[in-house]
Order: sequence, then structure tokens, then C-alpha cells
Amino acid sequence: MLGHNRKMSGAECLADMLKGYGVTHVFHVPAVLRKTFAVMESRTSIKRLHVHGEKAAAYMADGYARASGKPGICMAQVIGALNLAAGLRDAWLAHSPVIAMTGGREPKTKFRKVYQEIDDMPAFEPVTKFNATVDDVARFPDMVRQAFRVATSGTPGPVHLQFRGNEGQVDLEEAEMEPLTEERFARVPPFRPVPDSASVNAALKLLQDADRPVIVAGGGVRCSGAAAELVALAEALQIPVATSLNGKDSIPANHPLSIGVVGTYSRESANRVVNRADLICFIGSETGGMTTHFWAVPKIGTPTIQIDIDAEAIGRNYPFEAAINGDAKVTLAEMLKHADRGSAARRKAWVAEAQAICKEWTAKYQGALTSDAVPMRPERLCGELSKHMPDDAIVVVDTGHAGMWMGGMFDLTSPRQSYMRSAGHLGWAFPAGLGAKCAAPERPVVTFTGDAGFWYHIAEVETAVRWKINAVTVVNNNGGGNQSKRGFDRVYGGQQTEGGRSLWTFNKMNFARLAEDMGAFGIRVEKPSELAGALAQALKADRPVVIDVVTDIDALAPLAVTS
Ligand SMILES: Cc1ncc(C[n+]2csc(CCOP(=O)(O)OP(=O)(O)O)c2C)c(N)n1
Ligand SMILES: [Mg+2]
Repeated sequence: MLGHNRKMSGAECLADMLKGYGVTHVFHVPAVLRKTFAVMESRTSIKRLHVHGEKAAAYMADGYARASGKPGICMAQVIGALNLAAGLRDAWLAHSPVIAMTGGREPKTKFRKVYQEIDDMPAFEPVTKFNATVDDVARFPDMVRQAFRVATSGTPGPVHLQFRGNEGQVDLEEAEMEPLTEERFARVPPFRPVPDSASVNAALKLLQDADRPVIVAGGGVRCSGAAAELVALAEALQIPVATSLNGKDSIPANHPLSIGVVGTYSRESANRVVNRADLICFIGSETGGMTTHFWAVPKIGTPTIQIDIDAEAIGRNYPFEAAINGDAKVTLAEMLKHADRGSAARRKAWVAEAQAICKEWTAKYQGALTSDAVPMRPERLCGELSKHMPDDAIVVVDTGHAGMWMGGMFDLTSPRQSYMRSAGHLGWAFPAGLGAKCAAPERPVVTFTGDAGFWYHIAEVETAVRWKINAVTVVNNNGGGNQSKRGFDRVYGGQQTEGGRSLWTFNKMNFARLAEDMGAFGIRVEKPSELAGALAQALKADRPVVIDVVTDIDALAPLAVTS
């Protein structure tokens, strides 16, 4: 098609293209694209991780993508396709560039009740930006290129390609093809659209004239790699910075302008400061329910500025006074270039007020963060992790209480640390942490999950051992899914029966022992004083490690404040 075609099989073409895009790992449950996997062995050095479930494969690919910015690849045959689709749900919510490849229907036999076959395509529709079938082998090059193009462009997100044949046997066929790849779309962002100067000036003027502004940095800042520019602009204009849960690593918690994660799974100081602001500047944020505590923080009507690469996101939930359509990194650099640093003085009192609110938070929770109680308080667990996390760690966090504890209580202390969180799916973090470690083997990966979250994909401990994925997983083991406690207390009229507790508790389990049985290194922590040593031991173990921390089943994370 592009002038250098040669006769090759679909399998050879796909293997060469994945190599061309710099893919290092593929996460799959067999059997799909068998020939492709076979030729990958001789044509590439791509690791082909055979895992225990399609959902875990998707989460691993997602963790890989969020840690590296490169599309994560996961695959399943037709019978596993919807398990894979279920795993794309978090990537969709988090705008993570995951490419899912599945086997699909054969035109010669469809509608004849073929074994294991249904029409899977509609199920991928709500969780993908591009959902397409590859029916003719000659289409491999253009469809794979389109998959990478769509996954990485604009607001990134998942893509699905369904290959003809329940196992994608179309890869056995040959055609005249060229396995051309486009370097630009091998990672996010492929383009950095430059904003127009009029909108930059208008937004800057509003910020400079504001007495009590706050910046809310979202996942778009991390996706754009714009943390340094964000912090520089905040410093130049002296503006406090809150982040969404997804944007938590945009500014370290020990920065004097950092006020914490705002919204539902948040830190009280962030919500209090945001609700005292006279102007909010959202950068790379969907302004969704989690970040705004269902549009109560900030309240609708607070003047806003919105900066986003996706014009359709601008003004969706908050009417704006100024808006900029562009890449976060170039936009912030542009704003910094024109910033009037002299205007910072007018915000001295505001910054002092924000810092006082942050100090009040620290004073309120200091006792819990350093508590010696046994069973351990989760706040202490977060406090220890803040203190002892390596300064280049990738921290991967599950949802529910894990998201609340770590979002609100854990401090990033270095701009080199990364933070990735489940966008809502319990059980995401453990496999995502393994994927992140595959993408960045030279960095420490520390995953934080509850026990209910860990149970989901515990079989992948064996995968980690088999593939030497030396991530450290910290299990906040309280013997139940106790985020659910509050809700059941409510429906039981305040006092749960034993039957009520059976709805969210589990048998006690020693995950360290289970991990050891699967060949990993297991460390059981029962006292707060043991945690720092366990983490240090885990980080130098050079093996997959599960740190099983026994915590208080009655500890409930504080709820979001709105004033
Ligand atoms: C896929 C999915 N199903 C259900 C939920 C609802 N949910 C949120 S937290 C939670 C329990 C969490 O338990 P655990 O991981 O042990 O953490 P804990 O609350 O005990 O600290 C549940 C069931 C969810 N977020 N995702
Ligand atoms: Mg639990």
C-alpha cells in the first residue's frame, strides 16, 4: 500500500508492528492469535505473559500503559472477550491507552450456534474509543496503526480490534503488506496542540487578578507530563494547588502550595480551601463527580477557568469565565512565559490561609498517622508508607477505602514518584501494579490494596513469580470489605446483626503464607513498628513480595467535607 509491500502472514505483520511500536509485553489468556505469538518469539523480544484471567490481563496492560505512557496490549480468544472488555472499564474511566485484541466471528459460520460464540462487539462499545473488526488479513497494517493512533490521541483511551476466527486465525493468512509503524503514536501524547494566545492571556489575567484562586490539576496533567510546568506556574503566581485522585502525582504533598486531593476520596484541607476560593482553574480534569464531590466542591457558580486538550470537556459541569484548548504542558509553559510575577503579592494572605488549613489537617490526624494501636490503624500504615516510600517509586492504589486512605492520608514526597489509582474497580491495583513493574522494571513499584481487592486476582501472584515481576504489594488486611460497613450499618438501623456483617466480612487469612505457597516472598506485619523494616526488606528482595498488614476492621476512612 505504501510502496514497499511484501508477501507476509498476518502473524508476521502483527509481530513486526508491535515490535515497531516499542511494545515490550503482551498480557493474554490463550488461545488467541497463536501464530502471532509463535512468530513473536523469533522476530521480537516481546514478553508474552500468559496470565490467569482476561480481566487481570487488561488491568496489567492498563498499569503498563499508565506507568509508561505507551499503549498496553492485552489479548483473549472469543470466549474470554467479555472478561477482557470488563477489564477495559477502568482504563476507559481513567483515559488509559490500552489496546485489546480478541478472536471473533467467522463469516462462514456465524449465526449457526458455533461453540463459545456470541456477538462480542457491542460489549466493547461503551469502553473503547475505537471498536473494530479485522476481517481481511490485508487490513492488519492500517487497522493496527489506527488502533495505536486512536489509543494515544487527544484524550487517550482503550481500543478494541477483533480478529476474524475464534482465535483470530486470520493471522495465518498471507497478503502483500508493509508492517509500517508511526513512532509518533507509540506513546502519549502524540501531539501537543499549542493554545491560541488570546485565550492564554484571558486566563492569565483572571488568575492574576484573583485574590483566592486554586488550581485543580487532573489526570490530563500527568498524561501530558506537565507536573514541572504546573508547579512552576503555581509558584510564580502563588496559587494553591489541589489535585484530583488521578492527578495526585502532579505536585508532591510536601510542596508549600500543595493542599491535597480534592473531591470525594480526598483530604479535608483540599475541600476546605477549594470551597473558600473565588476562582478555580481546572487543568486536564473532567470535573467529574469524584473530583468535585458530585459538584459540591467547588460549588456550581464558583467562577472557573478550564484548560483541556479536549474542547468537548470544557464547560461540561462548570460555567467558565475563561477556557484554553491545548496540551497542558505547552499551555502551562506558555502561561509561565507571560505570567506577571508581581501579582503574586496580592495572594499572600490567601496562601497563608490555605497553609493554615493544611496545618489544621495535620494536627487533626497526627495522632492517627502515628498511632501505635494494635491491630494497626490504616492511617498509620499510610503514614509509614509516606515516610519510607523510595523517591522514585510508582505507587499503585486500589479503590474503596484504599483510595480514600491513600488519596487522603498518603504523602508523595518527591516529584520523581508516580501515583496511579483505580478509577473505581475493586481489584484493579494488584494486577495493574504488576503491569507497571513490567513497564518500569528499574523503578520500585509499591501497590496498596485492601484484602477484598487483593482476593480478586490473587492467582496472579503465581504470574508474578513465573515472570519475575518484582513488585511489592501491601495488603491492608482487615478481614473484610469494610468500606461497605457504613452502608450496612445504615440499612440495619445502626446496629448490624451477625447476618449483616456476613455481607461484607471474610474468613481471616494470612496472605503472606498464601504468597509464600505460590513462590513469592510473604511478610506478615502485625505491629506498626514492624512496617518500616518489612518495606525495606521487600524493596531489596528482588522477588515479588506480599506484605500482609493486619489492620483494624472497625477503622473507617473519614468522609469528604463540603465546608
Ligand atoms: C468491581 C467492584 N465491585 C464492587 C465495588 C464496591 N466496593 C468498593 S470498596 C469495597 C470493599 C473493599 O474492601 P477491601 O478491599 O478489603 O478494603 P477495605 O474497605 O476493607 O479497607 C467494595 C465491595 C467496587 N468498587 N468495584
Ligand atoms: Mg478489607
